[in-house]
Amino acid sequence: KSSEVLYYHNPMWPGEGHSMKVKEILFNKKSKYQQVLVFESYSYGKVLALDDIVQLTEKDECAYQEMIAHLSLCSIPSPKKVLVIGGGDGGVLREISRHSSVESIDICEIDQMVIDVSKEFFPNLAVGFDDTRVQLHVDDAVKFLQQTPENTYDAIIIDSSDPIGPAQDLVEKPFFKTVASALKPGGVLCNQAESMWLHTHLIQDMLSVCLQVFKGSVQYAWTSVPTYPSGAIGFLLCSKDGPVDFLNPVNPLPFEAEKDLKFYNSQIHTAAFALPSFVKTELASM
Ligand code: AAT
Repeated sequence: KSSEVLYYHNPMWPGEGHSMKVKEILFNKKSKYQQVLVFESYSYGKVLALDDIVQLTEKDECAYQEMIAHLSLCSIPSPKKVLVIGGGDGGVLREISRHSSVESIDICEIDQMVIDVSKEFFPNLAVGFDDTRVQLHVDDAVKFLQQTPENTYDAIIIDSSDPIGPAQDLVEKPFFKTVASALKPGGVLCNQAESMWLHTHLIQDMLSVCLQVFKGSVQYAWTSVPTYPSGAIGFLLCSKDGPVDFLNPVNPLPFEAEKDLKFYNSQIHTAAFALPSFVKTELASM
C-alpha cells in the first residue's frame, strides 16, 4: 500500500494484484469481524472494502445488486416474503423494494459497522433500509437460519462476502440445508457464486451441494462487475422443489420500475445464463 494507490493481494486471486488510485481515505477501522475501509477513488467513486476485498463501488454496484435481486424475484410469481443474507450496505434491499408484491423483507447481516458505514458514506445504497417492509437482524446467518421455521420465505438472496472470514460457513452443505428448509414450496435462492475465471473449484463445490439440497432447478448465471476480481461474478439460482424457468422470468419488472435501473433489463436477465463453453464443460463434468 502507498498513500496514493491501494494494492490488493489475496488468496482469492493468486498470482495477480489489483490496484486503485485513492483520492482520500474516509474510514478505516477494525470491527469485531473484519477490517472496514471506505475510500474515495479516482475512477469508481466511493469504495467499500472488507478485509482488503472490494465489496462495492458507487460506479458499478448497480451491476451486482440489480442482478442478484431481480434474477430471483422476477423468476417466481408474486414473491411476498424475502430474506437477504449479508448485504449490510442496503443495496439489495433497495432493489427488492421495487417489487410491489413484496410484503416483508428480513435482512440478516453479521456486522453492524458495515450498516453504519453505509448509512454514513453510501446513502444511495443505505436508502434500502428506509423501506418500512424491512426488518433488520444483526446476527450470524448460520445461527439465524437454524432458528428460522420451515417454509417461511418465497425468496432468499445470499449477498455475502467471500468464504474467508465471517462468511466461511455460508458455502457448506449444512448451511444450504437450512436455506432450503426456510424456503416455502416454490421458493427460490439466489446465491453470490464467485468468478468463473478464478474460482472453478469453489463454484463446482457449491453447485454439487446445491444439486443435492435443492430438488427443483439449479442454474449458474453471471454478470460483469469491473472492480470484482477478474471483472465477472456469478450467481447460483436454485428452486426448492418444482422446476423454475429462470431464463424466461414469469414476473418481469413493470416498465415504470425497469426504467429506473442502470443495468438489469429482461434481455440481460436471459443473457446472464449463457455460459462460455469452458464454463459449460466445467459445470457439466460434475
Ligand atoms: N452488496 C454487496 C456487498 C457485499 S457485502 C457482504 C456482507 O456479508 C458483508 O457486509 C458481511 O459483513 C456480510 N456477512 C459475511 N458473513 C456473514 C454471516 N456469517 N452472516 C451474515 N452476514 C455476513 C457482497 C460482496 C460480494 C463480493 C464478492 N467478492
